[in-house]
Amino acid sequence: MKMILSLLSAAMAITLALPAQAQFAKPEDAVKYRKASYTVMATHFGRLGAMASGRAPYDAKLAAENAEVVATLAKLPWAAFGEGTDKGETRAKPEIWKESAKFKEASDKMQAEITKLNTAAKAGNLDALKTAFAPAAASCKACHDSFRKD
Ligand code: ASC
Repeated sequence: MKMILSLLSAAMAITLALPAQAQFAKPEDAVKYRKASYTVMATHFGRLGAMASGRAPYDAKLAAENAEVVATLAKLPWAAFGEGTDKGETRAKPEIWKESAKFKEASDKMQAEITKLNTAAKAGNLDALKTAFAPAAASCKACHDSFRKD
């Protein structure tokens, strides 16, 4: 029993120490995962954009809920850009891996803007949402311009 437990905890320690890309069985799984996370993120970000631009009525509760989803999703795609995930059904540009420091900087910037957007959405007023939405959208676009094929 003791032996099994120590083997189990050793296995768990190894699992936790594995690099992020090893969380995916195959590179294609990582590509699918990151695309799915962007898709869901864009859906909720778009709902915030609709409120920020007046295309949808402002609803403080909905804004806070959508921003929370975006903030959670914004953490996810980065672990799915591991080795071998530059191929297949992806618009990811080779620059992601060639200029990885620049890519990291762009992804950090986006997450920082999304954190601000989430705080603003929780403030419960439309002006705060509008103010935070524009730089958040710009941070999405900046990354797409450099690192995504059209
Ligand atoms: C969106 C969406 C993006 C960003 C980007 C901002 O609503 O899906 O990827 O905003 O277009 O310029």
